[in-house]
Amino acid sequence: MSQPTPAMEASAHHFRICHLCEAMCGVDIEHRNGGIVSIKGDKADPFSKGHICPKAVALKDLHEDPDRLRRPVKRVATGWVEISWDEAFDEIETNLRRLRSDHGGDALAVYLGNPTVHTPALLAVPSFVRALGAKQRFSATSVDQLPTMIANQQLFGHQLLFPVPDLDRCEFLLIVGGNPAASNGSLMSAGDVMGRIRGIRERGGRVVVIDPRRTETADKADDHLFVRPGTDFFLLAAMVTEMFAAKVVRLRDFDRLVEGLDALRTALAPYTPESVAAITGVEAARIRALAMDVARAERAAIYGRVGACTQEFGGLTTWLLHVLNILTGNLDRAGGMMFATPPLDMVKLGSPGTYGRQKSRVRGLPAFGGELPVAVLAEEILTPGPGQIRALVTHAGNPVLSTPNGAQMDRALAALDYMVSIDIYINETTRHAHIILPPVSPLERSHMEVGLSPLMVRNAAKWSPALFEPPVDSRQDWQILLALTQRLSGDGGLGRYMRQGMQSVMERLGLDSALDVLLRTGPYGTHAALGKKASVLSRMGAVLRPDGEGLSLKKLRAHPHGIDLGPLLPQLQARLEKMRRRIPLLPAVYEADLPRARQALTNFDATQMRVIGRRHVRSNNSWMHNSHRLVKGPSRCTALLHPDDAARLGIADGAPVKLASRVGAIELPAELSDAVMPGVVSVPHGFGHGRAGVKLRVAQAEAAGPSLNDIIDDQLVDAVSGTAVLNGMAVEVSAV
Ligand SMILES: Nc1nc2c(c(=O)[nH]1)N[C@H]1C(S)=C(S)[C@@H](COP(=O)(O)OP(=O)(O)OC[C@H]3O[C@@H](n4cnc5c(=O)[nH]c(N)nc54)[C@H](O)[C@@H]3O)O[C@H]1N2
Ligand SMILES: Nc1nc2c(c(=O)[nH]1)N[C@H]1C(S)=C(S)[C@@H](COP(=O)(O)OP(=O)(O)OC[C@H]3O[C@@H](n4cnc5c(=O)[nH]c(N)nc54)[C@H](O)[C@@H]3O)O[C@H]1N2
Ligand code: SF4
Ligand SMILES: [Mo]
Repeated sequence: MSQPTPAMEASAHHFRICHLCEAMCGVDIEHRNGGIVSIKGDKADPFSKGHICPKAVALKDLHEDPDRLRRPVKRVATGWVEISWDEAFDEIETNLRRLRSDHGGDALAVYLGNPTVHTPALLAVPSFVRALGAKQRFSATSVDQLPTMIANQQLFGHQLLFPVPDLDRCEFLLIVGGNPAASNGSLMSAGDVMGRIRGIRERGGRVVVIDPRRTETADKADDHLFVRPGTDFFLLAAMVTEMFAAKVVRLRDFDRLVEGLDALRTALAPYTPESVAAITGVEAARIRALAMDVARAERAAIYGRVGACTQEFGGLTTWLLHVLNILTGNLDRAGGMMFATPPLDMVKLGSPGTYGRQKSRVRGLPAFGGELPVAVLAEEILTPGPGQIRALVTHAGNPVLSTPNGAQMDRALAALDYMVSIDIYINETTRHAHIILPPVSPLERSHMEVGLSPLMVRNAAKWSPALFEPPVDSRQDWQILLALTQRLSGDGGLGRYMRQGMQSVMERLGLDSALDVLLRTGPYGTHAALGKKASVLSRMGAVLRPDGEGLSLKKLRAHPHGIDLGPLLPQLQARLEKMRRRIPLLPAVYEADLPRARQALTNFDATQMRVIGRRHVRSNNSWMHNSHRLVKGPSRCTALLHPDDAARLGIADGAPVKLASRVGAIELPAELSDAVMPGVVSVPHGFGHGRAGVKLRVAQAEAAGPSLNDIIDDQLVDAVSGTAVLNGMAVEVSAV
C-alpha cells in the first residue's frame, strides 16, 4: 500500500498515460486508500478514446510487485544488501572516477534500454552521459529502429524526422515486418491502432501485410504476402523497378526537392519482379500487382517495422521504404507518410545525427549519432588492449536477454571491473551490477511522452501527475541521473554542463518545470515565438512570465484526459527549403552496400531454415513476465514451425525442438502452424529467466523459457547500420 496524495482523497479516479508501449493509451485508475481498485480505458482521452490492451492492468502488478526494488542494493559475497542513497552514490562516484582517471573515457560505457524513452527522464540523459565521460555509448536502438534513423538522417537531414502513417486518412496501408495487433503499433503511436487500421478498410481502402508469418495483423488485412526472411530489400527494389518501367512514378511537389532519380533507377534496374522471385519467395506477378496497387492508390502509406529493420539488409530496406513513399507521391501528404508536430519540439532538441564518425575498436563497425552498435559491446569488454571497456552503466536495459549472443554478454558483464544499473529489478543483466539504483514505481511519478512524441499519428498533448506520493527517501529516474551527473561532472560537483540549459532548470526547479519550459517554447506554447530563436538559457525565463494563450504545464494540468492538437500537417518541404537541402535518392552509404545485395541474390541458400521473432500482446520485451496475470496459461515461448518442415524433420506438435547456431543452442516446444512460411521458425525473445541469481519469482516459476538471443549470432549485422540480424538468421532445426 502506498501513501495517498491529498488530491487522491478528492477523487477516486486518476487519469494517466500508460507508459508501457508506444500507443500512449489513456487509463482511468480507480483507487481507494492507497490501493488500486481497477484500471480501465479512459473514454475521455481524445487520443485513445477508451482503448487499452491487457498490459494496462499489469500497471497494478508492477506497482505492487514485491520483487521490484525499493532501495539501492549492493552485491556482496553473500548476496544483495540494501544501502542508503548516499552510500550508493559515494561508492559509484569513487569507482567510476578511479577507472576514468586510470584508463580514460574509453574504458567507460553506457547502455540505455528501451524504457529510457518511455520516461520524461530522457531529458536528463544527455548531461548524464557527458558527465560520466563515457566514450562508448550503446542502446537498444541498434537492436531496433537504427536503420530507420539513419535513413531519416540520410534522406531528410535529421534522425528524428520519422515519417509515420497517416492512419486516419490513408486508403492503402502496406505493412512490411510489423505486427501492430501484438505490438500496438511502433514508430507509429496510435491509441487503438487496430481500430484505426480497421477504419482504412471501412472507408473502402486496403491493408496489405508482408511478413514470413501470417500474423494477427495479417488476419485483419485484405492481403498477406509471405516473404522469405531478410529479403524485403529485393522485393521493394523490384517494386521500384516495376514503377519506373510502368511509368507510374509520381513525385508531385517533391519533383524539385529530390536528386539522383536516374541514378536510383539504374542502380535498382537489376532487380526485376522475375529476378527476385526466387530469393523472396514471392511470385513475379504478385510483386508486379502490388507495385501497381501501391502506385495507383490515391493515398498510400508504406510502413516498415522491426522485421524490416533488424535483418541482414535492414539499411537498404528502410532506405527503400522511404524512397517508395517519395516515388508514389505519398511523403508529407495527407493520407500518406507524414510527420508529427509534437508539443515538445524534439527535432529541435535532438541533434541531426552523424554517420560513421567513430568506428568500434575491435570490429570497426560504424557509430551513428555517437553511438556504437550493441552487437560489439561484449567483444569490446572481452578484448584486451587500449580502449577496452572496464565499467558499464545500464539504464532501463536488459542486454543479456535483448541483444545477440546473450551468453557471451553474460560472460562479458561478469568480467567488468565495475557495473552500475539503474533498474527496478534484479534480472539477467542487473545481477552483474555492483550496485543497482531503483527509481520509484511509474505510478509514483508524473509522466509525459517526450521521446515518442514525434511518432504520433495525430498530434496531441497530455501530462499526468503522480498517482501516489513517492515513498520517503526514494528517487525518480531523472533524480538518480541528476545526482550522478552532479557527482561525476567536472570539479566540485557543479561542472560545466550543470550551469546551463535544461539541466540547470531541472536542478533548480525539477523535471516538470523543464517540461513546462519546453511546452511553452514548443510549437503550441505560450511562448512559441521565443522557442524559435531563443537559447535554452533564455527559454528558462519563459516560465517566469505570465500565461499566454498556448500550451503550458498549467494548461495540461487542467486537462487530465489530454488535449487533441489536430491531424498531422505537411511540413517536410518547408523544412527542406529552410535547410536548403534536397533529398538524395541514392545516398553513398546505400550505394556502397548494393554489391553485397547483388552477391546475395546469386548466393542465397533457400534450403536453410531461418529464425524470426514474435511478439505477444501480453508480453513486453524481457521485463513484464513477473506479472502472473500476464503470463498465466500455456507457455508462449514456443517454436512455430510449418507442418511440412516438421514432418521432414520428424518433429511432432508440442515435442521439444532444438535450434542451434554458431553461438549456441536452445530447446523449446514446437508448435505446428501453417501460419508460418515453410523454411521459417518463429520464436519470441525476452525469455531466459532461469539464469541463476535472477530475482523475478513469477517469471522464473511460470515463464522462464529459453532466450532466443542465446542463438542469435553477434557477428551477423546489417553492414550499413551495424544493427543485429535478429530476423532471418540461418539456424539448424532438429528433433530433441
Ligand atoms: N505486446 C508487446 N508490445 C510491444 C512490445 C512487446 O514486446 N510486446 N515491444 C515494443 C517494442 S520495443 C517494439 S520495437 C515494437 C515492435 O513492433 P512491431 O515491429 O510491430 O512488432 P513485431 O511483433 O516484432 O513485428 C515484427 C514482424 O516482422 C516479421 N518479420 C520477421 N522477419 C521479417 C522479414 O525479414 N521481413 C518481413 N517483412 N517481416 C519479418 C515478424 O514475423 C513480425 O510479425 O513493439 C512494442 N510493443
Ligand atoms: N531476438 C530479438 N531480440 C530483440 C528484439 C526482437 O524482436 N528479437 N527486439 C529488440 C527491441 S525492439 C528492443 S527495444 C530491445 C529492448 O532491449 P532492452 O531495453 O535492453 O530490454 P527490455 O527488455 O526492454 O528491458 C528493460 C529494462 O528496464 C527495466 N525498467 C523497466 N521500467 C523501468 C523504469 O521506469 N526505469 C528504469 N530505470 N528501469 C526500468 C526493466 O527491469 C528491464 O531491466 O530488445 C531487442 N531485442
Ligand atoms: S496498448 Fe496496452 S501497453 Fe500500450 S499504452 Fe495502451 S494499454 Fe499501455
Ligand atoms: Mo523496440
